[in-house]
Amino acid sequence: MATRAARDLPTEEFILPGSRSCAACGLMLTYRHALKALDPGKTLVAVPASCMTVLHGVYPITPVKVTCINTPFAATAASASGLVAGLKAIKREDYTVVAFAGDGGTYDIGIQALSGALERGTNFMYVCYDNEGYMNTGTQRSSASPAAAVTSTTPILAKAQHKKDMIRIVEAHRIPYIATASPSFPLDLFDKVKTAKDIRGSRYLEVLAPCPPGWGFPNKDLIKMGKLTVECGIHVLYEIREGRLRLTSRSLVLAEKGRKKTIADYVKGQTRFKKISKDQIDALQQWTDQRWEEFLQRHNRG
Ligand SMILES: Cc1ncc(C[n+]2csc(CCOP(=O)(O)OP(=O)(O)O)c2C)c(N)n1
Ligand code: SF4
Repeated sequence: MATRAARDLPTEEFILPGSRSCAACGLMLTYRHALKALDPGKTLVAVPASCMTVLHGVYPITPVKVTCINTPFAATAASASGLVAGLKAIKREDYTVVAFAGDGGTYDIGIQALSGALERGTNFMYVCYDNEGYMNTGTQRSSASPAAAVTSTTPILAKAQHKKDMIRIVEAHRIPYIATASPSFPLDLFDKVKTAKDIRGSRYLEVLAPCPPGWGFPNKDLIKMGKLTVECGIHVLYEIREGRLRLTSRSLVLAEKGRKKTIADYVKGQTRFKKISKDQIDALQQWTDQRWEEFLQRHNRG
């Protein structure tokens, strides 16, 4: 079978030139690939206050060819639930409802609405694009920010806590499909959005979306940075169906060949880690290795 490459993705674009996101935005690339996997003419997107709102523009002008509702910050999953109920009432269940929120809007302020929607088994897809901070308002710390990152609310001592294990919280709701992805692995991302689209019930995707100004790396390194997150193991690509975890894409290759990149390799190109000490690097490496072992065990268990 011929190997597929990024050039095999559909060529039709649903985000036109002129978006207000920064250059080399990981969220923008994520959204671009995700829309190709959806049927944008039959998709309703719910978006809270975030960089995503900025990307969408100010009504009535938008560069995005999809119908979007802007929701209050905490209410993304609740608004999406309303859309699902409304579509059911008018017998238009051929539409897909997709919530698209940042880590602040998911891990922190939107978690209650999200848990409610997942517990009800709402028939929708929730995508958390995780740029590891409240980027739209100036790089504040979120519970998804990594330990030892300098943010505008942890400017002196950097963040003390490790990232919240959001997927475990989502998993506790026993929904049919959970996956992680990266814009640097577009086919894997595309396939997972497509898979999620065709499943009924609640689907949750989490995409680690590098943010050049928030993380402090040059625009030209966006793809490289996304790859590095996976290669060092701090971000792992997998999907969970009916409780079974399967590694995918580069993470699957690394499970067979072993990881070569380290946390020291990962942090050195980002100014948010400018104050990181040797002990903090070791702690982050240990955290990463421990999680990696857990993923390997679950993958091997089948
Ligand atoms: C209730 C409420 N609190 C605060 C804000 C201000 N606010 C707008 S966007 C934003 C940051 C969003 O962060 P995140 O969800 O991580 O998305 P990102 O900006 O990183 O894309 C904040 C704090 C708001 N709009 N509403
Ligand atoms: S701040 Fe980061 S996430 Fe927001 S638009 Fe810019 S690059 Fe994208």
